Amino acid sequence: AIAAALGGMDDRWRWCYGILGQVSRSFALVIMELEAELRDPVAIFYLVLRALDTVEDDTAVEAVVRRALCIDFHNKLAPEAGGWTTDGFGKGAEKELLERFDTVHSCFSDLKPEYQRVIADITREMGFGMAEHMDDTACVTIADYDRYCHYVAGLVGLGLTRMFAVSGLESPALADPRRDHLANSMGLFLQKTNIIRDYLEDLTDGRTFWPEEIWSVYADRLGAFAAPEQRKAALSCLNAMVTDALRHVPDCLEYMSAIRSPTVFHFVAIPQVMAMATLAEVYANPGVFAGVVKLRRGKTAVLIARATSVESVHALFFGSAVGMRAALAPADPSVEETRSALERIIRRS
Ligand code: PS7
Ligand code: MN
Ligand code: MN
Ligand code: MN
Ligand code: MN
Ligand code: MN
Repeated sequence: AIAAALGGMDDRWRWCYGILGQVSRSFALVIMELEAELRDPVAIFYLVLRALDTVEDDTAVEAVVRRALCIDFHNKLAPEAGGWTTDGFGKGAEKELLERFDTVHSCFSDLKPEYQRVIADITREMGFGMAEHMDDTACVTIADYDRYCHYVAGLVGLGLTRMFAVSGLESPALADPRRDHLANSMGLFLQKTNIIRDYLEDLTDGRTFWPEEIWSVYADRLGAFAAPEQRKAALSCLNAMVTDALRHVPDCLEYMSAIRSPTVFHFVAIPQVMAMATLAEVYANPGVFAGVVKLRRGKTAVLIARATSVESVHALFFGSAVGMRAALAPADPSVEETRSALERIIRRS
């Protein structure tokens, strides 16, 4: 799909779609689900936020430097900032993305002003939020954790929703501020699943997102869970984290039932069904503390193929929830809370 779309593009756009495939295995494919009107703005939105996230994530660079650039990043999209690039952040394709940010800027300038405004506004808010959270006291309480996830993922949900409305493919009512909590939940559900799954990778990089309010019930430091002799405490904590993430599912199902364009639906639903299947996979799974737990290739293919209608998405959520219910351990400290979250999902799907 990417190769076919690359055909009629100029060199700048061809470079953007090429680097998109390199910085994101999964999102490049889902972005190609979109029709032309949304594909370009969403691809540029992704690249801008991926560049900002590369600055946030590079713990090899001093926090003061990263914080200042995160705050300033939205200004790099202004017309007068054309030509700006930077080196020294990230590695591989992400490093190259920042080294050739002038090309992203140039393609950004091709977009309709309404799309440019959404991207710039969300980049500004996200950069401020990242700057505020650049130390390990960022996620102490569950409220802090929800606030961090709002900045790095909930805002993506809000921005995408505004783009869907701008495109005319979705009704302006979808982007009504009274529904913002639903788009926010869509992002939180993806981000929390990523944070749960990436426990070991993030710990190795010196980054901690699991909130102290949850882990302190089971250990006196987050890193303790990596030790095999802490298996029982680690699993109790993991299951509490999964249960917290499941809180967002009813909002996600409600958001998806309001989408009317089949291409937009497929784009939003694929990551959601993959997140739900990932939660079912990581629940009570000690593999989380020893490496990265991934969905099997065949499983992913089935999820992508079926994420095409609200009915089949409900069926996939139902299947994951029933699978998790069968894995509930009576001795787990969160078991009753997990059960009631699952039952709420099973009733709604
Ligand atoms: C513009 C599609 C559809 C209403 C780069 C999609 C990193 C989970 O850092 O790459 O490698 O562990 O696995 C995405 C809601 C954001 C939230 C956030 C922009 C869904 C910069 C995805 C993606 C809203 C901060 C990537 C949030 O995970 O992370 C576009 C509706 C970027 C979405 C980051 C995380 C995304 C994330 P890492 P991943
Ligand atoms: Mn990733
Ligand atoms: Mn499709
Ligand atoms: Mn990050
Ligand atoms: Mn990241
Ligand atoms: Mn991650």
